[in-house]
Amino acid sequence: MKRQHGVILALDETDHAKAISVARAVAPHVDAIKINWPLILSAGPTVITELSSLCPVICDFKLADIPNTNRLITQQAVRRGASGIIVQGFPGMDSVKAVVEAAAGVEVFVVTEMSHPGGQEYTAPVADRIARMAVEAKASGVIAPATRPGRIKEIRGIVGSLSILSPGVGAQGGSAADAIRAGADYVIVGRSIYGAPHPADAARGISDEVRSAMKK
Ligand code: OMP
Repeated sequence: MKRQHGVILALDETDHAKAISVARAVAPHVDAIKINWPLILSAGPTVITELSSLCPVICDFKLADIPNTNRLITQQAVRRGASGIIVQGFPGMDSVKAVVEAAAGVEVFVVTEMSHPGGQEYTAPVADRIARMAVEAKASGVIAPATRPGRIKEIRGIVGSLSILSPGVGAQGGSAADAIRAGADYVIVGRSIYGAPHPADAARGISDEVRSAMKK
């Protein structure tokens, strides 16, 4: 993924036609489109290939299984055109490594501390260890919470030059500029873009905010 805008659209839209129309409008203003079960279960897995003709697609399956199952799912996503895969770290190094190996060059992002309030219960206490594991497993990057910019800063100190993708901007209360200033490379934004009256304008606005935060 090449950083031009510093914004990734989380397309958690369940109406297939609306998802495609939002993707077409927003693609010029984002670096990737992340899709998750809401869209895949409503539109079918062919939507991975359909969207990949507009923009790089990150499959956010939050893989959390044994190495063999993680590997099989990763291969199917890559075969359908995914440019990135998101995996949970807590199942352990072998499960994460299985994804990195099966991804065969496609980018792999490991979830560290989750952005929602519950993320502080179980993911926060192990997030630093998971970040270290992501480096060791040769992942491309990690997911860290825009709702807690201080944690992005600490995780940046662990992962060095790996990419940091930060969800939690807008609807979850986080700020794109704060996340970028804390060390994120990209913000992941869903409802504040696809739920906006003019999704392209919303994406452009966040991209402008990211760009000016990068200059400071
Ligand atoms: P909005 O809250 O609508 O902006 O969407 C955020 C997106 O980021 C959703 O697709 C979530 O599944 C995803 N996400 C989080 O919100 N928090 C996390 O800790 C991790 C993710 C993720 O892995 O993308």
